[in-house]
Amino acid sequence: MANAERVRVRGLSIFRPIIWGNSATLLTREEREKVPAEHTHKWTVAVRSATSAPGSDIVGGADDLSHFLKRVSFKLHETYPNPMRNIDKPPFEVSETGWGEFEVHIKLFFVPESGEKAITIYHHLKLHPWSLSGEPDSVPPLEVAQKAGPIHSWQYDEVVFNDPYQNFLTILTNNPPTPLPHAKTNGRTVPFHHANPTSLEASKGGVPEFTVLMEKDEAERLEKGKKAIIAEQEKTRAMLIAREKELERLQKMLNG
Ligand code: SLL
Repeated sequence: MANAERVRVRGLSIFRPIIWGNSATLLTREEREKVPAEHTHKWTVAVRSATSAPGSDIVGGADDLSHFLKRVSFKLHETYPNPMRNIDKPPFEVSETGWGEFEVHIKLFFVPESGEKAITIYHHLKLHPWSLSGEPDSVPPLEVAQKAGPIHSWQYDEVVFNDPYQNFLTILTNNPPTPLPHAKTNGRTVPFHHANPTSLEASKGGVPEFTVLMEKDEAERLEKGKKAIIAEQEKTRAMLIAREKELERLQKMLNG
């Protein structure tokens, strides 16, 4: 590599939005005949660009990330044969069938031009519905699951490249990410999410999609939560004052 290419552009940070996570579906009776008897679900764990392709039924993945990702390794539970799965070209994903949830160790390896070290992230493979019934980890009847659609568990993040090498910067700027849509498109929904596990739209089983609206929604949720806490504090304070007055009155009665 020419020396000029190894020059870092100081003070510059370039980020790339990515998502990681999984989707999972309960196997149909026919599908179950072709897999080990105890397998109940098929799932896909993936690392993708954050924006979804228009009209696509997969979460994220509009952009090819291979200009900065060289390899994604997915370390599965040791009950799987060859649990270490190295994926060297897109789509960076692994599809399997199984019966249980577990922690997937995901390691991102960057292209040599980046000069970046690999990073490891962890994803809890989600097979079971976000406890709509209050009963965790229960396998719903097939008809119910089919109606509800696939389970989705996705995490948004941004890979940040600080002081990038000049030649890597060129690669990055030649591959700009597709911006997130401002609002829901195609009537699709934001991903399932601890904050709204019973979201009506989620339960309709649409394919979730990340949007910039999510950030606004989250800010609004925080603001609402803050207001609720302040209101609760005010109520408690008023009650305390009333009780103190009552105590004072009773003490006066006793003394008097
Ligand atoms: C559990 N701690 O007990 C977890 C482990 C492992 C899931 C879940 C393997 C399938 C196969 C499979 O589904 N493992 O044997 O091919 O819930």
